[in-house]
Amino acid sequence: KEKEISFEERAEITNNKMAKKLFQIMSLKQSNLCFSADVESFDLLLKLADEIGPNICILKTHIDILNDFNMDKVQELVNLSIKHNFLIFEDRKFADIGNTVKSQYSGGVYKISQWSNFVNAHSIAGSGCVQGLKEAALQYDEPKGCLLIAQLSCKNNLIDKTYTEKTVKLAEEHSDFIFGFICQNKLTDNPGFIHITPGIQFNENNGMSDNLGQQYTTPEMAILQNKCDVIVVGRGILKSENPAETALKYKNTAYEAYLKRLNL
Ligand code: 6AU
Repeated sequence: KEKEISFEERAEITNNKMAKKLFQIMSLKQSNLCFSADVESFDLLLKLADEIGPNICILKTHIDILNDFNMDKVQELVNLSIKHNFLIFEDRKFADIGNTVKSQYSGGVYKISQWSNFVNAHSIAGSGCVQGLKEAALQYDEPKGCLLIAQLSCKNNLIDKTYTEKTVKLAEEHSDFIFGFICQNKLTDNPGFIHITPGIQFNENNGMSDNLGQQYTTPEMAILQNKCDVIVVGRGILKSENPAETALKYKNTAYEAYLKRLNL
């Protein structure tokens, strides 16, 4: 049976600067919780980021669903990420040719590359897409990174086993920029790659219903059985009565599951 390696050790092992930074935050804050801040009000997002910030390693945004977006508020979010020591992950799911994603990443209204620590991309467009994003990231001194979407949580999605395997291969070929996966289970033993898993709620059956195909598993299942590293929780926190308290419960449950995995 293979040995489990701690986040702290993985921070040491990896050469990818983004992965190193994330593993360091995870081990320092004892948190493998990513909060998916899927709200339409930027002011509410900032309030939640300040309340929940101490308990998360990552705050995930969908910047294009905010109806009061402006760059001053982005700066406030960046300030909160420094205050609470979390990383900002823009869930942009890039999926075009290199030249186009390069502009989508750095330009337009949102200028995602300026303020996000990392983004994600579908692997469907292949190495050109990754190369385009990488080129846009090169202009910054601080580390930037990207996760590849190797699996999806939703019902009836078109990703098959071969697609997932080819995604891992693509990541290995670009491991200076790609530092992990959006996935449902562990895909590689390479300790530098982080496995980040959405579709999480405490009670996957009694949870809020999603009639649009989202499928949920529990934090314990994701971390112990499916051997993922980080859980992504949106509505499980957002729709609860006390989001900050609920986030703390997700944080503790996910980290305890990780510790249990280490000691197995
Ligand atoms: O916890 P939820 O269901 O409220 O939100 C899950 C979040 C959403 C999705 O856009 C995102 O996770 N997501 C992703 C990501 C992170 O790439 C991939 C996926 O397969 N499923 C999924 O839900 O913001």
